[in-house]
Amino acid sequence: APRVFSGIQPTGGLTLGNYLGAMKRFVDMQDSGVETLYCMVDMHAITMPQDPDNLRRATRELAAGYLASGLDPKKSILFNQSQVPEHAQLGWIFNCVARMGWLNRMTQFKDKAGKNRENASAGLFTYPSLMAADILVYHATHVPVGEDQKQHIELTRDIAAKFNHDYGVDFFPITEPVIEGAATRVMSLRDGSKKMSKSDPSDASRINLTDDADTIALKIRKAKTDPDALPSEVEGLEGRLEARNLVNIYAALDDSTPEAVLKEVGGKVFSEFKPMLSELAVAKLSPISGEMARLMEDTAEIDKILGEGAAKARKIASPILDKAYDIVGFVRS
Ligand code: AQP
Repeated sequence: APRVFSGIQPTGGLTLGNYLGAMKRFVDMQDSGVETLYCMVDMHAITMPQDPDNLRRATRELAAGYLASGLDPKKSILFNQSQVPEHAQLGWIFNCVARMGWLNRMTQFKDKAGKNRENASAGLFTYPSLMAADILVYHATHVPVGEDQKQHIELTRDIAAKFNHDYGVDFFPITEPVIEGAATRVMSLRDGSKKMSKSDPSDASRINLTDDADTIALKIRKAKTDPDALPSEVEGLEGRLEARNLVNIYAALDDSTPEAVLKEVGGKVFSEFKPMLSELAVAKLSPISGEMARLMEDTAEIDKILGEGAAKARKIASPILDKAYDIVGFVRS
């Protein structure tokens, strides 16, 4: 049976990129009736320095974001990674399956480690083997992610295949990334060649899920564009990175496609299109930020949901880890 797993790092400040590339699609998958597990990957978060109080707050805020976006703890298993120790246990085995050469090729490591690689944490380097464990400890078959995570999912497939091959088993599934929709890669509002990211130093480059209506409108008004009118066909967006990004965002927010959006707005200039986009963004995002704020008033309730989710997750993970331990040859008595 298909099983869906995905995670987001609780590193503070969810962006429109996280929402459209991940969370909104998590909700779609939950509502399609398959089994879904969604995680706050706090152990991944500490691959970069985190203040402990901020990490606690960001984990609960991310949980609030999941719930406010429409994830229902009765339909999806919602939990934080560190409460399910099987992730780390399988992650160790995968550290011994993954090759240094494979990890060396990961662009996220290169980007996040920056110039001073010697000073990056070892955890940042082995991040993809823990991510493979996050997915495979549930035998998950499908992982909805943004385009930026594609390389890590390919590595997950390589790890599963190598484990199966080395131990002569057919145990771990070869997981499919699910990268679809108009917003698999939401770009910065200031530079259409850069991913919208919570760690961009410019706040104007992104829309945060906690931005109020005025802030959203201001950021969209100031978003970089070109002087030309919008085309009525997608081919007309060729080479117009910023224009394409705003059209994609509109389409994703409206559960539509860039083709259909352009049919409607082709011929308009940005001073006409931007207010339409602001209105749509505010209409879709304000209820989420309002609900997040409300949920954050009772963090005990959030913690309870995470604890219950972790217990359910462990029920699935524990027999899979047991089997992996047997395959590897670990004696347990
Ligand atoms: N710009 C984006 N467009 C589409 N999807 C995106 N995702 C992130 N940014 C975009 C998707 O969100 C999920 C969570 O990713 P993560 O927890 O790995 O967060 P991240 O990639 O660390 O997020 P940021 O904002 O890019 O943070 P920094 O700046 O710290 O790197 C994933 O499914 C991801 O694809």
